[in-house]
Order: sequence, then structure tokens, then C-alpha cells
Amino acid sequence: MEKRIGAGAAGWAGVASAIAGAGLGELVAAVSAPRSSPFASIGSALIDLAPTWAKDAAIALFGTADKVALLVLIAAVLLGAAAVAGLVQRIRPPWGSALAGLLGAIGIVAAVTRADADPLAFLPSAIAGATGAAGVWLLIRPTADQAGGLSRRGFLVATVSAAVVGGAAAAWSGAGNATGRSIRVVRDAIRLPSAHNRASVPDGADLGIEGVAPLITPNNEFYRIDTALIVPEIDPAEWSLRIHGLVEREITLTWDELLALPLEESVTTLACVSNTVGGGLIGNALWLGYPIRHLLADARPLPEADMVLSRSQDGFTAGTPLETLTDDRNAILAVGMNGDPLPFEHGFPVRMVVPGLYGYVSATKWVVDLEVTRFDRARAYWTDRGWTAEGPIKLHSRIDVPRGSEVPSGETVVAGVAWQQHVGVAGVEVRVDGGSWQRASLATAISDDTWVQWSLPATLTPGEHDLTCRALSRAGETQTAEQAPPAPNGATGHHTVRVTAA
Ligand SMILES: Nc1nc2c(c(=O)[nH]1)N[C@H]1C(S)=C(S)[C@@H](COP(=O)(O)O)O[C@H]1N2
Ligand SMILES: [Mo]
Repeated sequence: MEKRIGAGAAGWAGVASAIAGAGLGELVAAVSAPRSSPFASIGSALIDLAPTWAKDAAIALFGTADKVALLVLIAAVLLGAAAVAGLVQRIRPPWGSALAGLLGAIGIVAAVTRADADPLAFLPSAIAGATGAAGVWLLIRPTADQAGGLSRRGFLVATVSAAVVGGAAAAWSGAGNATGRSIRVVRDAIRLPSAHNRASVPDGADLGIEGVAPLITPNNEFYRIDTALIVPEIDPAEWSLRIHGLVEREITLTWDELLALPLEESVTTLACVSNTVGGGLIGNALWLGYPIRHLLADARPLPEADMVLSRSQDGFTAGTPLETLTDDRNAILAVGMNGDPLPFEHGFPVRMVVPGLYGYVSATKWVVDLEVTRFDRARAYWTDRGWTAEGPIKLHSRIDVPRGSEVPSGETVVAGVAWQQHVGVAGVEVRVDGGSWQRASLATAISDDTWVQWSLPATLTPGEHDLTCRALSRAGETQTAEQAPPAPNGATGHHTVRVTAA
């Protein structure tokens, strides 16, 4: 007599097969082609395919943990699909097995279409898919009198061990993947040359008010935004930058050549276009690098050029107005951040930093290619996803203290930061509730390319109050109260903090 495996057992067998396949795939990726892990490939493809609203929502919901959230989502969808494969196999073999194989095929397509795919990129997902399909096939057979021809106990042992071994393999590979050991050793051994100039931080630039963002953001607190699910690992010895396109002379620059140039220090505040009013996607660092304008002067752009399309090793691109890379601002190829080689997540070994422009149009990390071109000829990563081609930073101010709802009534200090890089901040005004705008005192700015701290003493009567700030620029602009979302070129509006004085 034929006795079919139960629906619950079939679903579970699908899930166990998927975990075994995924785990094996991650393991194969870890030893053969780390950047083509099935999870990372599918995640990266989803990031590239995601519409602007989805990216915004992910950043709004999860902040810089958006990548973890994405991996959890992929895992949940995978397990759901695997359970369905089990159920399908139970009633319509071999379609459940085929569905499991299809999941692997999706991984293969995602892996081989990456910009930095290597020849073995197909392998991890192929093995994952084959394992999943075989598991479903072997475990869920309607013919035998017991599931898969196994006893009830055998079935349990087989599925549980497949899940445990697969899960362990996936976890082990994930942990090992964080950043390869060898490349960490290479970075640790780097001694950056000292700069030809010294960037100076004027006395009084840091008001030292507790709760206000530190004037220079430590590397481990610096916000991180990028599309890279796996941080590129570039050996500096193999790094080079090619400058080409609408130029009279093509240039290739190696790491050793770059370090031999007279490097300069500069302090520049980076800001993300996705930052919301009052948000934290902004940081200020001391960068060490070489001015891009000197390299472009050597390359000699043709008169019709008006944009430089920079490309990172993993395929991200940014379109930067040529003028901002040839004028006298500190647009640099950075190799150092706050005294250290760039951290891996911030672009090791080389990134761009351009004062005055949002990161998505200028701050390419892991940069390997600069194509001199035209805005009407080339489109950058985010331009194809609904963001404007040009992204000058908007005038902003943020209240850092008081934050949190309860403050003591009476004398208090309202303080924060204000910025409009490369334009400069002339003043900050604060108002309590609907009162009149009062001029805060401004710290000495490091330069117009950095944020500046400000503070204002205020007296709060017991009860609820709204504290609002706005900045005035050195170009004579007053920060607009008009609320706009981050897309397509940066949020606007005043930052208001509601506090209760007790
Ligand atoms: N290669 C690469 N570079 C990139 C990005 C990216 O996705 N990939 N994102 C840009 C964006 S949107 C911002 S805001 C800055 C953030 O730099 P950070 O992560 O060092 O703070 O990097 C820019 N450079
Ligand atoms: Mo950004």
C-alpha cells in the first residue's frame, strides 16, 4: 500500500534541504569565490534592483542595519519557498525538486551578473541549488511506504542533521567572510606617508558640550552607506586607477605611485542625501589624499567634458561635475581617514572625497576608474534610480542637545551642528515654541567644508516646548522651513525637538 509523507513533514523536508543547500553553497563560496556567496549575490542584486522608495524605507526603518535586515528577509523568503517546494514535491513530483533547483538558478544569475564576478561565481549557487533539489527529491517520495523510503526515525535524523550541518556551515562562512584575514594583515602593515601640509583645527572649533556630535567623527562611529553587501577586498598592490574618456592623455595610477605623490591633509564633512532632517547620516573626518585636480590637469579633459563618472571595483558609479574636481577645493583621492588607512567599509584602499556634494554623486569608495565624460552621455548608479544627476549639499542645522524628552526647567543650553559644505555657515538661529528667532553663538569653523558647532543658552519654563533651529549660509541664504523628503536631491525643513521641562 502506498502511503504518502504528511504535508507538515514534506514542508519541513523542503526547509531542511534548503538549509543544507544554502549552507553548502556558503561554504563553497567561502573557499572558492567569497564574493559570490548565494546570499550576498541575491542580496546585491536586490539592492541594485530596488526602487528608490524601497531604499528610502529600508534606511528609514533599519538605518545602517539595512543590510542585516535584507539578509534576514532573503533567508525568510528562501525558507518559505523551500517549504512550498516540499509541499509541491509531495503532490506533483518532480516539480518541488525543480522549484528548489530554480532557487539555485536565481543565485547563479545574480552571482554571474555582478560587476566584479569571478569565473567561479556560478559554483556556490549551483551547488546550493543541486543540493536543495536532491534533498527534496530524496526525502519526499510518494512511492515508498515511508517518507523517502526511510523509517520515521531515519527521516527525522536525515532532515535534522541536514539542517544543523547546513546552518553551521552557513554561520561559519558568514563569520569568516566579514573581511578576509590576509587583506586585514596587508592593511595593518601600511604606514601612510606624512602629509606635505598640516590641516589645522582652530582653537574653539569644538565647544566641548556633552551630547553635541564630536567635531571629528571617530572612524568606528562614522556613518556607513553603500550598496556593497560584501565589502570589496582590494589588495593595494593590485589596485590601480585609470583616468580616461574625454581626455588628451590617458593616465593609470598605481598605489605606490599615488603614495609617492605629495599627499595633503584636509578636513571635510561627508553627508548622505538620504539623511533626514535631524538625522545622523553625516560625519566629519581628517582625510589624507591627493588632489584630483592635479591628475586631471595631467590628463587634460577635452572642452566638451562636464562630468567625471567614477566607478568602484564593485560597479557602483557616481557622476561628479568636472568643475568641482578641477577648481581649487579639496576634491581628493583619499587614502587616510583620521590618521589610519581607510577602513574597509569606508573605501580601502582609495576613495573620493569632494567637499560640497552629497556622497552619492561624489564620494566613491573602492574607486578604480575615472571616466571623463558628459552628463548627457553617462548616467550614474543613483541617477538611474530617480535621484537627480547633480547633488549639491543643502543648508542644514541640527539640534543635538537637549534630546530625549525630559529636561530640567530653568537655564539650559541648546546646541548642535550646522553645515553647507563649501558654501559655509554664517549663523544659526533658534526659537523656543513660536517665539522670535534668537542668534546662537557659532564656534570657529574648521573651514567652509566642514560642519560647525553652535550653542545658545535658553530658559525653559516647566511644561512642553518645541525647540527649532535654522542656519544662515555665507551665501546669504536662510535654511528653508519647507519640508521635503530625501528623494530626489536631499531633505529640507527645520529641525524641531520637543522637550518637557520639569
Ligand atoms: N563604491 C561605493 N561608493 C559609495 C557608495 C556606494 O554605494 N558604493 N555610496 C555613496 C554614498 S550614497 C555615500 S553617502 C557615501 C558614504 O560614505 P561612508 O560610508 O564612508 O560614510 O559613500 C558614497 N560612495
Ligand atoms: Mo548617500
